[in-house]
Amino acid sequence: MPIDQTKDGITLRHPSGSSVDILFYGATVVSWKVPNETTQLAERLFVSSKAFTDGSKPVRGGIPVVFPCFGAPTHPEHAKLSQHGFARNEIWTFDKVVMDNEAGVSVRLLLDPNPRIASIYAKSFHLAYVVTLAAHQLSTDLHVDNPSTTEAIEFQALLHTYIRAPAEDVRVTPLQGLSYYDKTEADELARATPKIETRSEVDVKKFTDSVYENGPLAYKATWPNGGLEIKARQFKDVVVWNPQEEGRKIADMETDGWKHYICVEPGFVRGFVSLEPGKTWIGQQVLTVIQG
Ligand code: TA6
Repeated sequence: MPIDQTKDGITLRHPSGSSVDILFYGATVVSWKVPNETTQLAERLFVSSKAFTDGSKPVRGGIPVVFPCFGAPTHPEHAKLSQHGFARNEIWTFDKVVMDNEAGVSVRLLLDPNPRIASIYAKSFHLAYVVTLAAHQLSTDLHVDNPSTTEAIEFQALLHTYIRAPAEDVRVTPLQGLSYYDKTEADELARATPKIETRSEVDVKKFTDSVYENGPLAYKATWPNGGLEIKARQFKDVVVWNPQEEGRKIADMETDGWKHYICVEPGFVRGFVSLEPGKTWIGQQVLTVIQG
């Protein structure tokens, strides 16, 4: 299947008409198009029209890769890092085509320490990001290798997926019964106090920024005439975020951009993965169009 490479990224295409665009910057998937039920190509992800894609700041949309910390850093090894870590604002390199057959096409991108990373993060690591496009499915696998022979590394990882959806009509299931942390709470104690999700389906009719712990690894974001399934491996937690009117304060968020997406973000963000020397950890997200 055709793979178009430019200096800034790669586009994969599938005979069904679907396509995915990946920037080398942050290994950020910035477009995933799948024909809808009327065979029109439809964009399934949201990228703000005010997003920077020139590498000057992380892309506001698509699927930013969050590593080695989620949110503001809390681990001593991450003390010099900015929010969500460095993976989403570094230039990754194209390694190779991993698979190319009638089922789909798959490419691998790599990120290794460079002087800028080494100035803020002392641990050795090797990241590989494998993006696979099938007819109605997009898989993104983050491989974290610990090349050290002596030291473990501790990290968090998350795929910050901006699903294109009517935010005022979208529902996320199944989260009922899960323990979650509400980052919109006014004070730190409330933010650190877990609550139990009582809703059978979660909407984002108000500013929502919830970190669900130990989820079922399979979710659906659905709306009238549309929906995506999100499956995860190893990403034991999931974040649901939509800023509503607060989104107007986000410099690179288009006016009312909040109305056009929901973030459902599989991650390992409560606690840290402890990766022993020489070992590899793989977190996977599989997005499948289920309607629309
Ligand atoms: O994943 C949700 C979240 O942590 C929110 O708290 C909000 O900060 C969002 O990520 C966007 O973060 P960013 O650093 O990309 O502006």
